[in-house]
Amino acid sequence: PAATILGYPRIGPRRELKRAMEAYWDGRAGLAELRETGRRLRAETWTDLARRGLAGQVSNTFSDYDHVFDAALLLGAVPERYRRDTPEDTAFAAGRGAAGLAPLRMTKWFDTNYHYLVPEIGPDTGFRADPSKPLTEYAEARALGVETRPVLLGPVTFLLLSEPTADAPAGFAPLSRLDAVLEAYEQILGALADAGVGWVQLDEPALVADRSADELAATATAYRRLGGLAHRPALFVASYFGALGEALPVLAAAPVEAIGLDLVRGELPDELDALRGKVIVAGVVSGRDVWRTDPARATGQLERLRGTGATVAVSTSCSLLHVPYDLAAETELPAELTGRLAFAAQKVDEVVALAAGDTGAIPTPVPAAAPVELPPVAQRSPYPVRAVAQAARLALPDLPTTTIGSFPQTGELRAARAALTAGRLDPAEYDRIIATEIDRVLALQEELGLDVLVHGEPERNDMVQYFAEHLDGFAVTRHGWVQSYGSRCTRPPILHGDVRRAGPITVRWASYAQSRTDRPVKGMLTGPVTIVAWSFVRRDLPLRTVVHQVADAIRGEVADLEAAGIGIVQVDEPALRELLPLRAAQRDDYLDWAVAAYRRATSGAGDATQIHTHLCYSDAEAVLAAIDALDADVTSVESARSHGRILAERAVHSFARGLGPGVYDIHSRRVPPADEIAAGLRAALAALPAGRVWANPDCGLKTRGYPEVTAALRNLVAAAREVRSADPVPA
Ligand code: THG
Ligand code: ZN
Repeated sequence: PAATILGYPRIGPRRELKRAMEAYWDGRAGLAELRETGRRLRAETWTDLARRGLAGQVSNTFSDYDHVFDAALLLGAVPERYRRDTPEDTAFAAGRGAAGLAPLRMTKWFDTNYHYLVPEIGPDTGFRADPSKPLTEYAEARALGVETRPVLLGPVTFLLLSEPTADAPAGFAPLSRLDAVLEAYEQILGALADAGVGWVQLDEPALVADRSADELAATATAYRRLGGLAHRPALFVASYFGALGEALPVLAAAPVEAIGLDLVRGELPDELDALRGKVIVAGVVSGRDVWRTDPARATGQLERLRGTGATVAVSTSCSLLHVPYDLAAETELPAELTGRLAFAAQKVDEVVALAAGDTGAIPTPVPAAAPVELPPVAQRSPYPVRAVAQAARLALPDLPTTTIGSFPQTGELRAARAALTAGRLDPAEYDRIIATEIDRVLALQEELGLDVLVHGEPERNDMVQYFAEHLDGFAVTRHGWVQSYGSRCTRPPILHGDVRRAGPITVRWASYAQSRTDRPVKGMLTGPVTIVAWSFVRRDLPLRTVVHQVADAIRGEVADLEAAGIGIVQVDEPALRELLPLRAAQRDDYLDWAVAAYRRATSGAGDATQIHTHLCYSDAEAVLAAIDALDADVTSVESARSHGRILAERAVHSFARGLGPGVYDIHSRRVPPADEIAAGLRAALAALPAGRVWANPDCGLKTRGYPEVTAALRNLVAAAREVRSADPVPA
């Protein structure tokens, strides 16, 4: 068909699936109700998109928990320890864990804010095709009169995203199991063909990153084999999140019927001749942002493609999973902004209009503004000078104990915020609730004996949204939820204008907290790269310029916190790794401006003000030199599982500033015993210069409950005291 999309959001326009999942987990609803919600959401999506005129509809883009885990289910390659009686319970066990059972590792889906469950593949993993889910969804749509193209994760990307099982021999590569996986795909394609499926979409986003010769050869093998099947649907291999580069000729030579190109991130390739005879699915409508499509660019690309004689289908650049459902749900955005926006539903309208050659329906976006050069800013004194000034001011013990910033968000707090937004709660009463909560969190930390306190962030919904709500140049949405993982969603703010700080944002609650205790209270800020990474950002300025504008706003906030007497300011950059370009050739440039932005935000601080930062991921190796270059006085890192590796790297980087290896894994409900925490601290002390190690959890405590947090922090303080006094911790 001439108009199609690569995928659609699945959590529900009002997060119906989130609610249904959480009700099922809490025992408030049964499996039948959960399944009914999913069925209804799928039906509503197909019906709505048909009404919008979209002929090329997709199925199997729904997921109970995660579409990468669905691929493991499809291939029968789920680790034994997670297997349950139903696919839903299996996915939930893998996604959430259970008593004594850690969940599968979760990591970012390429450079998006979506997290998938990492499949585990070993030399002995058995594969058994189970096409029931795509078959069921295909039949459901067909019963509604909608012909769909089932979407499957492609075999190469599936294996490249997998990690070796714990018992795999050193050096084992999941891709070495390609033959077995292809056998399963062959059976699946056959079953789909039997059911009358005309086209299948195989997603291969891994092909837009740098790939070795072996990986490209595996790609050639895979598609030669699948394409060579006698009985199969037509094959559409979708690439997205960038240009195919060296993988393009490989796919061009493969016997597949259609190839999808991301023409938003990538330009039209020169080697179009090589694609002759194939349908080109032209991803001209961005699935990664909320802006309307530039009709001149899109139609220009489509015309050039058609000019080569190719058969062209108009499409989104990737699945619309990464954008909110429907702009029509937003009634409070300024009209000037609304006119420039397109959410998933509007992007479908754009695809339909472009395919019909009807570009008049798409307003022309605003022309690009001239790049703004920001003036250079002063840098701080070298670390040794700062360290002396900070030691004198803060007088902290060895191995200081602290937390990352947020404390558990209770139901009462969320209810109070909802009531405030709805106008049912007086702002003064809301402020009293926040102040009371801060008092409670401070009293708890004093009682536990923590050295550096936090106010707990009860006033914040989300570490990015909160700042966006208080900065000029941002808009926030009411219903613009985007799935982050499982049932969890965020509402990415929309950065649409020049960013400016109209006044202090965090000073009020930080100084309130500091006025209530004699111990130092950390001011808590989100770094410029993270604010931008977790927002939808204007495209008329280079990203580095936008990030530097945000950095200047944060720099102002650091200065105001300092002026209010706050001696420690933490500026977190958990998303530093996330924006790292997929291609190695572009990484140094990115890291240069990202580090420059962080230093812009923090280098106005005086020598006696201690700057902390926190980064949240386990594969920090790729950006370790950049973390070092942030020049923060104290860095805390996730995760409890990988701190050994990070410490080893630290030694290589001869890093000599403060480091808080996360010694309490907050992603699990488990309370770590004091001796285990003490062992982690001793390992850090052995690897780092004396007087530089901090004791802290590996992330914020927002998503945990008070009972386990209290118990774990009690053990953390006990462990730090034991290690300080150099006595062994009693087992
Ligand atoms: N904020 C933002 N993006 C993020 C994180 C974040 N991306 C990476 C990581 N953290 C993702 N993790 C989470 C963790 C929890 C939640 C969302 C993403 C979460 N969301 C609430 C929910 O879905 O119920 C809604 C929160 C709200 O009310 O705003 O708990 O921390 N931007
Ligand atoms: Zn974190």
